[in-house]
This record gives sequence, structure tokens and C-alpha cells, in this order.
Amino acid sequence: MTLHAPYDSDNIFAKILRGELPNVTVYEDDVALAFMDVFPQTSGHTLVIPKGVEARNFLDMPPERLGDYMERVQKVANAVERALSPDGIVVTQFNGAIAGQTVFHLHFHILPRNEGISQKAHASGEMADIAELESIANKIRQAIR
Ligand code: DGP
Repeated sequence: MTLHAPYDSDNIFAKILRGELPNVTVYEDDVALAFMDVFPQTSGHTLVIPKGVEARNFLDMPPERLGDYMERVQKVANAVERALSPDGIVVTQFNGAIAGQTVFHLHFHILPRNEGISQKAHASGEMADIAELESIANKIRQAIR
């Protein structure tokens, strides 16, 4: 998929937003939905996606919508920090397949990092155990402020 292309409303995250696919939600309001990544690179890997906008990537996002969305990304990152007390947090985002993007609805990754525990490969491997994701999500939900 190229960097510039029409928005595909059948992408996985659009389906999650329409309630057509399940997700383990940690936060939702009228601006953004945050949920657990089912192919987590680290324990607590969370995604934050904007609602009500057809943005494939960061470059597509209407600038006037960016501030509210980034505020939600920070809100969830702070909740992840409070809930899981990692040694560090990666906040990252990919634009275009060559850059590593695999789902073409804008999203930021929040990856808790801990000393001595390496990060798994991106968007690959085994799907996580949903009960385990629910347990982590519950901690993050309680830490949202
Ligand atoms: P990216 O490659 O930056 O587009 O990241 C897409 C992420 O989405 C990747 O870390 C794996 C994750 N992912 C793929 N399919 C699903 C899904 O159906 N549900 C959830 N929760 N995450 C998904």
C-alpha cells in the first residue's frame, strides 16, 4: 500500500470502530478509541485511533483534529504508565507499508518497555490470549484520568 491512496472503509480498525469486530477497549470518547493490540510487541501494547475521520495515516489527519487526538494519545500513555509502571514507553506510528504500516487507519502505538525484556517483532507472531489482554486493559482503564 502506498503512502497516498483512498481510505478503505473496510480496514480492520474501521470495522472495530463500527462494532463489526471485537476489541479489548481501554478508553473511548467522541475523539478516539484506545484498545489492546492483539499482536502485542510488549505486554501492555495499546493502540489509539481517531474516531469520525477517514485518515489513513498521520499525514492525512486534518490538522484541526490533531490536537484533541494527540491529547487522547497522551492520556492513554499516562494511564499505561500509572497502571503498569514500565521503565520506559515507546510512542510510535508508521506511515505507508514500506515504513511498517499494516493497518491503514491512523493509529499510535503505546509500548511499555522494561529493562531486560526485548520488544517482539512488529505485527507478527501469535495472537495474544484475550483473557490476558482483558486483565491488562482493566488495570489501564482504572488508571485513566
Ligand atoms: P501498523 O503495522 O502500525 O499498521 O500496526 C497495526 C497493529 O495492529 C499491529 O501492531 C497489529 C495490530 N492488529 C492487527 N490486527 C488487529 C486486530 O484485529 N485487532 C487488534 N486489536 N489489533 C490488531
